[in-house]
Amino acid sequence: MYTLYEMALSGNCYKCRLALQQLGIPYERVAVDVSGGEQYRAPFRQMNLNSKVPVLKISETEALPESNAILFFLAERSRLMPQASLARAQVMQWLFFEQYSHEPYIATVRFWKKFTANPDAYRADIARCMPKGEKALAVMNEHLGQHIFFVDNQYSIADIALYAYTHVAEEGGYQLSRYPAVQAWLRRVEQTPGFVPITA
Ligand SMILES: N[C@@H](CCC(=O)N[C@@H](CS)C(=O)NCC(=O)O)C(=O)O
Repeated sequence: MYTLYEMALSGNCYKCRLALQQLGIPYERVAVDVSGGEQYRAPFRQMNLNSKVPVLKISETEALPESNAILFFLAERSRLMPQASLARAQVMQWLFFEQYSHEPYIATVRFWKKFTANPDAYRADIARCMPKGEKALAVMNEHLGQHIFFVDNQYSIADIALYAYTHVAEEGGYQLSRYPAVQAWLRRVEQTPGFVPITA
């Protein structure tokens, strides 16, 4: 059975739980004490030299870090990954978008505002990141104005990757009411079979 090393309120970890649940794959959860620095010590660091959750332990000798790599691994030959080459590449397009143009601005602002003792200390970082987060939301809103889901109008790991931090973006001060197509898509994702919330 797979083991997911994770932190409950991390969107990157939630992506993996949502995919595992929706694919009906049994797994165990192990909470990593990130605030206590467990990720920098053995044995965790032997699974991910980059010292970050999530990590999916696949066997005694195999472990996979990086949330979107985990999504890709889990979704192969499943209904969460299209079969056609171009559509598969478009899934990758949105996974890379999420990691480069979305998560660094939306997840980090949420982290500073909701999970640090003194968010004011990050005021300059927040001011630098928020316009870039708004740009990511605007891109999504424009795409979703014409598509039900991100790729081929079919729910896939591209939607899971982008749902994870978008649905909690307001915790970082983003106003999702400015992005009605994004809001409608969030509700569609929440109606897909086997959906579980981040708190589950
Ligand atoms: N690109 C990575 C990012 C993972 C990441 O940033 N994990 C955070 C929690 S959301 C973490 O483990 N932080 C601990 C640290 O950096 O010390 C992924 O998508 O899995």
